[in-house]
Amino acid sequence: MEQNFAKAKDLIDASSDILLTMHERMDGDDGGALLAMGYQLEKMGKTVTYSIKKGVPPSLNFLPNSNKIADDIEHKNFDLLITFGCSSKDRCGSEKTMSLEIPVLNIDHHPDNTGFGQVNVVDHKKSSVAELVYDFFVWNKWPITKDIATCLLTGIITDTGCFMHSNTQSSTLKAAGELMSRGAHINKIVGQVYKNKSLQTLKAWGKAMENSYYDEKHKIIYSAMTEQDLANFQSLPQAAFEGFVETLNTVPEAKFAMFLRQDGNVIKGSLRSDTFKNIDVSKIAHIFGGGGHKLAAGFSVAGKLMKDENGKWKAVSS
Ligand SMILES: [Mn+2]
Repeated sequence: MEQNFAKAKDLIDASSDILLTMHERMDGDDGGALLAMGYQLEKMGKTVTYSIKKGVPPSLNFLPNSNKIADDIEHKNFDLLITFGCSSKDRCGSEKTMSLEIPVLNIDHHPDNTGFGQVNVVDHKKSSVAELVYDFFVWNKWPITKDIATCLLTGIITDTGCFMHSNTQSSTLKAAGELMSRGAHINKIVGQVYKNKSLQTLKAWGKAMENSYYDEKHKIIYSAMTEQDLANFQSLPQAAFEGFVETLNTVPEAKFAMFLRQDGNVIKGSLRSDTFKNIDVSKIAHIFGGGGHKLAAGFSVAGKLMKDENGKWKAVSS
């Protein structure tokens, strides 16, 4: 990794107009890592542009500098693109960004990363992109300010599910401890990210819980929210069901948990498992054109979730 860190540093040093991006709709990990890197690049005198397709969810707009993030880019005169948590170049947000023909520094921890960058800082053993970026800061001896610490700790907390997932290692806790000593507050971050549910969201969770089903034969626990189910809940935030599939996955006898929900003309699927269950859910996600990690993966397919006359779900492709 040190060699890749050195190559990444060289690429940054040689660039002056840098675009930072990630997959569409910001999450805490890739978004936190992106903002942390932005602070340092600006300090180095670089021109930095922050672009994330579909922008910042309300649960993350507490992150310092998140107001600098735009949905798309307005010009194309960049000399370096840095991607965070994009396993392949076709996941790097906007069409304009993907069509850029400039050097790419690819920073990720997905095991299915295709290594599409000129330089690839990819380590699937890391809990989060934020922990990897933390290592990069330490390697560079770049100072970690309170704002940078807040961004990186948010990434670690969200990708480890508050240090509960199996990707939490002693290095993760050491990094988190160090970030706290630089002024980041775990309780404030957890409060912003997780303790912000509306009554409407809780009621939607209630419906999704009610819809949950255990398939004894295949040992799968799953739930689905059809368009009809969702119609009862007006103005649910995009992230309303964040954490729901993890809750389904707390049933120990299920090999994995799957949650499906309608989002416009697309069916979104999330999959979770646990180390001791010995299942690689990313393989299932791949079948549907998605991706992710062994224990946490997802996919989107065009189509509608429907219920048949027996009340069982089926997916109708469009
Ligand atoms: Mn991540």
